[in-house]
Amino acid sequence: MAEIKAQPFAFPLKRDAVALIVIDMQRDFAEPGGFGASLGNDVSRIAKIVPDVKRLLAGFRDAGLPVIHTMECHKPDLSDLPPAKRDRGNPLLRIGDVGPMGRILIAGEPGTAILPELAPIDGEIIIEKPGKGAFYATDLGNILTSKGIKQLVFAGVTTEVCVQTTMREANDRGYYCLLAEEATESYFPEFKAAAIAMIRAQGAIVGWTARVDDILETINHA
Ligand code: C5J
Repeated sequence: MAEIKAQPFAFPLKRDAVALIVIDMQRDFAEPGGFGASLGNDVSRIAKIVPDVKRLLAGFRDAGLPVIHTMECHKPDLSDLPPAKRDRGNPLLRIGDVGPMGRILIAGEPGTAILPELAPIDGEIIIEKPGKGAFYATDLGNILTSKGIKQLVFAGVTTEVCVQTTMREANDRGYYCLLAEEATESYFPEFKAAAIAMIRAQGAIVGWTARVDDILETINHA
């Protein structure tokens, strides 16, 4: 069996059962005028990982391996947006309000779209999710089961919120989870470092982490 060099120990790759899942690489989190910026965050941190996410995507596509994209977003009528979620953050620009890139985090709005450099191509799965975790209130679990996917390589944002939440959901459902270290980012460097440390602590209690080069080396050459 092929192995990816990873921490805290090598990741046992099952080539016929692995998928890349790119979490929420949306304009709303990465561009000025979006949701992330409205909360006072430095969104340039997110834009900087685009090249690493892009080469990971290219590696999976070249290897003919499945790719899943997620988008955090809500229905235009806000029926899937609990008040407990809406009524926090920036009181001047809530989810659903009109911002410079359209209605904040609403399906179909310009700001909700995946960054053009990382846009899904034909045949890739897109999961619209109202929560932080990609399994909550979506078809993700059924889709993975129907395709025989048992291992997930994670990229995207933010490390300690939607990425970590989805990794924990996947871990509890029995998936082997590997986080690509340079292809994930947080608005808070210390939160990214802490999330990576807690994921792989205690003998990979949530999963593994690995460098993008080491992931690509194994999926493209092993
Ligand atoms: C956040 C996310 N941070 N995609 N969403 O609100 O991590």
